[in-house]
Amino acid sequence: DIKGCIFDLDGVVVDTAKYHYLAWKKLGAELGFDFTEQDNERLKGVSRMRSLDILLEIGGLTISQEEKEAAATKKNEWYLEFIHQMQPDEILPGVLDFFNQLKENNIKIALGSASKNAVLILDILKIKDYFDVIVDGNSVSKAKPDPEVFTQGAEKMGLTAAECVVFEDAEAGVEAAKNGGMRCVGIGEQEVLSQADVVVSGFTEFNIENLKAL
Ligand code: G16
Ligand code: MG
Repeated sequence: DIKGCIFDLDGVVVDTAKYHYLAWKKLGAELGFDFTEQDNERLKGVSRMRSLDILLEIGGLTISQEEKEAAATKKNEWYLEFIHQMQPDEILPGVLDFFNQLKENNIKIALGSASKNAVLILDILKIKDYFDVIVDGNSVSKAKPDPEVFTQGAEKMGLTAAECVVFEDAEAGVEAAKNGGMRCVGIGEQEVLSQADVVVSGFTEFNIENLKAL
């Protein structure tokens, strides 16, 4: 039986990817190169410092560790300016409905995000109280596709991997769920998320009955 659901944040609960993109693009411009929306696909689900390494690789730049830390801090400050403007109506369609269905069925809700800003985002969106457990970029040491973020989520809910279902939009995130022995619902495109047990375009296409049928 399914007793817990673990949600990725960016791309599953809210589309913060566009704000990450704008902040990275601004950093790229300052460093003297263009960073496209297509390049940004490579940063989804990836940690802040690893994202910076990918950005620098795209720009063909090498900078010192000290400069990297300053650049990542700057990017995060720009990102936070966007995040603070966010409104609760930016929660992706069907998400709150699905959360309420889980509550009615006594299924626990956990967050499993790579972001160090996850709690702030949940606060701004006014949805923190839905979560029984929060695991984010501050509590894990190994990035997706390592399953740590999800296995910690299951443990903190007091559940086994087999009792949990993960919702993910990134390929590395789907892999992480599978590496942790969990069922996974992919949010996005079948071709990208083919390792998931089922792929849907969003929560307007997925309800408690679909969950029970997994
Ligand atoms: C998110 C985004 C990534 C971002 C990462 C770290 O992960 O998908 O693009 O780089 O968090 O974010 P921050 O700089 O806020 O710590 P997720 O796991 O919620 O999809
Ligand atoms: Mg994501």
